[in-house]
Amino acid sequence: MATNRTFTMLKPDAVEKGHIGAILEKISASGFRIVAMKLTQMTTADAEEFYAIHNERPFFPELVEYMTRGPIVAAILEKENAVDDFRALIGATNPADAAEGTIRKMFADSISENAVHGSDSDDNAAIEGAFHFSGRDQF
Ligand code: IDP
Repeated sequence: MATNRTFTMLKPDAVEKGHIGAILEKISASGFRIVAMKLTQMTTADAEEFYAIHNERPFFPELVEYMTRGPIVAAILEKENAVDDFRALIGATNPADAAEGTIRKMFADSISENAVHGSDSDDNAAIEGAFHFSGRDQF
């Protein structure tokens, strides 16, 4: 399904460190329009479902613990080529490998606590957006 939307979460580490404003500023300055947004907290069941693709990986328990330990900011973003452009903006999964100026390089400390999520395909953007928001929440 073609779309010009992607889905993001500012993860618990980014919220704990007070980086919500700075990260949203960077997202807006990079040309993304916020279509839906909320501060929320994932339950264990939420995180297990959202990251189900990783449930056989050794880091899965740590990932679920991390993603549920505090609030996140969930948002749907709109821009031409949104999925690929947002993945470029956030940088590599491991901040040590992320390019200068990317959100993970600027705000993340480790591969496990990497500040921000970005959908990796148009299909997943639609699935992940629908996981957190109803159609009525989106502008
Ligand atoms: P992505 O978030 O860049 O798409 P994925 O491979 O889909 O990366 O991994 C999902 C999340 O799982 C990562 O953002 C990170 O929080 C965590 N993660 C990925 N690989 C590792 C690892 O090797 N150790 C610990 N946590 C990891």
